[in-house]
Amino acid sequence: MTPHDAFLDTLRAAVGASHVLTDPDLRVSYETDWTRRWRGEALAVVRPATTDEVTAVLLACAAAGAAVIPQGGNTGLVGGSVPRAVADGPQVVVSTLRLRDVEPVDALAGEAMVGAGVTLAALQAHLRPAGFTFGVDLGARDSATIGGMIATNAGGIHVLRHGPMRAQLLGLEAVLADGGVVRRLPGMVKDNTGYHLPSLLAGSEGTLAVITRAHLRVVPIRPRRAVALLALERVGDAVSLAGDLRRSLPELAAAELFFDDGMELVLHHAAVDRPFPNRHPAYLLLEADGDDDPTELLADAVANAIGVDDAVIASDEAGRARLWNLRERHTEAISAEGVAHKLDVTLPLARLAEFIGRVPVLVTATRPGSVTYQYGHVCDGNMHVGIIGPAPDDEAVDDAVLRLTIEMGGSVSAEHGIGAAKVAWLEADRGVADVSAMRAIKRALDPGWMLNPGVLLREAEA
Ligand code: FAD
Ligand code: S2G
Ligand code: ZN
Repeated sequence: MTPHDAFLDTLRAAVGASHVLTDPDLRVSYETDWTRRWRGEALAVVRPATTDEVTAVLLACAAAGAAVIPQGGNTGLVGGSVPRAVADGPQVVVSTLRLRDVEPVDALAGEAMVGAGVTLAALQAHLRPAGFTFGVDLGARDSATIGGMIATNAGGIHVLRHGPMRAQLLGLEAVLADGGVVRRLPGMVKDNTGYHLPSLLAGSEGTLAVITRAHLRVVPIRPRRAVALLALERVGDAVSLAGDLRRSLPELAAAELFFDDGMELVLHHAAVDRPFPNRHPAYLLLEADGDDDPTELLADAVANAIGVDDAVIASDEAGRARLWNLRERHTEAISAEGVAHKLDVTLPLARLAEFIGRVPVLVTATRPGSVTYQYGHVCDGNMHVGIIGPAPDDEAVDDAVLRLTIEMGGSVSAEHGIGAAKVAWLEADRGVADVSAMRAIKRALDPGWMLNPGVLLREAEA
């Protein structure tokens, strides 16, 4: 007998005994985050299959005084999707992976309705036969879920054209801490009927509700693609070129910036072919798409660009994938080096090159011997900073880089969210009034602070 037996029986009655995991060996993959920097222990992992089952689970957790950790694909990078290392009471991971219903694509309106547990790759496959794709794409597509992407307001590689997850949302269904279900599913492009709850829940990181379904706008596939990789001497030239192309090349669908150290690490870890005979300080990856082959357009757009030392363009699928690999394999290559301190920040575009130059110097001065890798979605001013060296719980380099970001007028989180990782810097970034307003919303929707405590907001006033 344990003090939680009755609670566990209630959960089993709600979702079925086989979907309440209490065995440590069955729980473990749900208890450690993708970066391996955050882990905690859950009393149980619960896997509801319907909205009603989610409601029953939340009511049971509320009655038992248990914390709820909503979890989708567990690809989040800020420690928001796993149990906390230190908790006052029992923690229950609510996995949404069984919320996998998809409805037929509405080709007339260009919309789709899916369960929160549907992965991005599954959504893309569901849309493809109807001639559609989804405006947000990211490297974790095989595991990241639509619910998790909404909860983190995920960005990815096409923000410069389609915006982040919030911009794809027409409606959603979610279960609140009191078991109430908010539902605006038919979703309309024009819907001025009070507070727009889908927008509020996008980016709420599991702290305001458990998202169960989403009504999404989808985009027609632009069948022809070309990818260019440019080698540049100066970061400033790469940033300027990306900014210019965003205005001058409507076919531009993605613009990613990375550097020599990251390129070498990927070449080492991912065994992919070296694209150029020589090494170069900076690399700009550009993707263009359209109904007609955009290769010539892209080649002409970069032909006279300042500071380009070498270039390669691919229009065939294998060639494009080889170039994308050099950028998309950064995350796993860095992760193979150790437990990375990952800082995903936004800078004003005019200050991005300066930031990129200052960060490695600052990190080395803060923790000598640390290695810094930078890469990201350049047109969004979004730089990912991966630092290897400091112990997982040593936040000195995190503090140095995030304070530099704030000092330079940027955001301490571009697309991954605040999670448990950046709670300490939220007020420095957003200010007392903003955080106080967020706390008021949190208290209104989750007065018991049951949903994802320790994520995004501190429970006690600082
Ligand atoms: P999880 O990790 O399970 O959860 C993330 C957060 O959302 C947690 O706070 C969790 O509590 C909450 N949550 C999850 N599901 C729900 C739900 N149904 N209702 C309420 N709250 C919920 N992110 C980007 O933005 N852009 C990128 O380019 C990008 N590239 C990546 C590449 C790799 C290789 C990896 C590993 C990650 C990448 N990510 C990127 C980060 C991650 O994929 C995103 O944050 C994604 O949105 C997380 O989705 P998930 O289903 O894995 O959510
Ligand atoms: C990316 C993935 C996670 C990271 O590659 O665009 O969002 O920080 C990131 O490596
Ligand atoms: Zn990213």
